[in-house]
Amino acid sequence: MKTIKSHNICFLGRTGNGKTSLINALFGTAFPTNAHISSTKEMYTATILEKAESEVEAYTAIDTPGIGEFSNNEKYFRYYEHAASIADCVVLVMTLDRTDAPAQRLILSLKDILCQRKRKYIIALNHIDSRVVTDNENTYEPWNNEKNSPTEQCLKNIKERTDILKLKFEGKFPDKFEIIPVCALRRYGIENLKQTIISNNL
Ligand SMILES: Nc1nc2c(ncn2[C@@H]2O[C@H](COP(=O)(O)OP(=O)(O)OP(=O)(O)O)[C@@H](O)[C@H]2O)c(=O)[nH]1
Ligand SMILES: [Mg+2]
Repeated sequence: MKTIKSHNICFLGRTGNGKTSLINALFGTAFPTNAHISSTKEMYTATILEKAESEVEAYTAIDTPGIGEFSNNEKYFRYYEHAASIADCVVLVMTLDRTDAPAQRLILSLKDILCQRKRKYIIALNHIDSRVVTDNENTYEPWNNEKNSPTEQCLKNIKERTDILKLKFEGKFPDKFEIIPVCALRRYGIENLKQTIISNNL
């Protein structure tokens, strides 16, 4: 008889950073997303099963409403606390160009819960195809559509942002963390993110 091993992966981050889009890309779901308004207003879950010889691994994604707009809302904070407490892996979704102070505050406010047991921590750096204004001429082209990959300049920006995030989040998570660049919209980096979520050796 096969045993079932379950893993909860909770997605946290600012409204619009792409939590739901990443879950859709990873889990094959079709939860609604929105470019203009905050779209996830409740907590949703999706589960996929990966079958191995003697075991079935069940991976459950927990989608949460975006932080920022609702950070003063008690109801949403209880969602974050619940999602964090049952999570084996926390994926904090950030972007290349938006500030990370709200995410830092959230992680700090969840620290007591997160410290209760060992978990895996990942920062998914999403929206890497978004245009970052880097010069007055606005010559920055983030994406190579032919190869479906970031341009050289975009890779430099990702490296710069990754180095900054490493410094800023050092000591904020109770454990070490990994930063994975992704583009949910173009399905770039999704397999890497998936493998990092399911690997045992973070
Ligand atoms: N260009 C670009 N757009 C993206 C990317 N990921 C998500 N989007 C778009 O960004 C918008 C917001 O995405 P959501 O997945 O709804 O973001 P969310 O974090 O779930 O937002 P809330 O549910 O409001 O907290 C949608 O229009 C997505 O299509 C990406 O990597 N690149
Ligand atoms: Mg959402």
